Amino acid sequence: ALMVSSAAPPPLCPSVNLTQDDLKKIAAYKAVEHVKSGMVIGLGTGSTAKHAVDRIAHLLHQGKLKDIVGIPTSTKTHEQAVSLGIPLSDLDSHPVVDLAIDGADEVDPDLNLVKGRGGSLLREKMIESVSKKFIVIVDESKLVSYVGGSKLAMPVEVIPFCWNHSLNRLVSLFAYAGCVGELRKIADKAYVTDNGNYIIDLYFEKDIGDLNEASDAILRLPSVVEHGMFIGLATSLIVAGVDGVTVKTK
Ligand code: ABF
Repeated sequence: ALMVSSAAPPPLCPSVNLTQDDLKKIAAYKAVEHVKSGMVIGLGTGSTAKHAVDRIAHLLHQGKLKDIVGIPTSTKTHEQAVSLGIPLSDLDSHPVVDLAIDGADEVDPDLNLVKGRGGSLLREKMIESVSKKFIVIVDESKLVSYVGGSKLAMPVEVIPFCWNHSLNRLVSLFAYAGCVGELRKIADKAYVTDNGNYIIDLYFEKDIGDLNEASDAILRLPSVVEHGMFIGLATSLIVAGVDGVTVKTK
């Protein structure tokens, strides 16, 4: 069962016009309150997680946090963290992560997620699946009633070899849900992930049903490296909306 607490909402003032980016920052800063000295921290990717990384660096430089080790979930976050002087490591040296903080594209009522519209799903899942705690930070636009509910992309990372064949196999797995798919492109060229792979974006007309079954079916395809459904990995959710902050903990 989920515990919902909104006991101490921060003093948001509804008369002030908060932008979506303000909401992302509020959620991110709230999550960073859980970062303690000495922790190994999974550093997320995206415009929401970026605020958390900025905040961690700020607290480090103020001396309010000490001996933090960051494990970045993308080359982009790696660059940001290096530029901010956050000490970094990786899963080879730190196979257990104390706390990961990251954004998401969709969050359902059980804290299942869709991630990877920013393209970093594989390293995010590698790191967040070995995190003792994983706090998801979002503005309220990311909440959905079921995974796929936003009708936006569910990304699957595949090896480049015969990607069109992979696309067809993925789409045919979900024919029952009215699935269509496309290769993710940037400026007419295949988008290449940090790991040298491609992304197939899947779109579903209907609910795909059991998430674990869907996940297993995708992962059984030989060309699939990982997909963007994060099932049962998040331990808490911080949502910032115009009316305040809500925290849900599993
Ligand atoms: C990462 O950034 C991704 O998994 C997700 O696709 C994205 C969310 O970005 P934003 O916070 O910019 O919406 O967490």
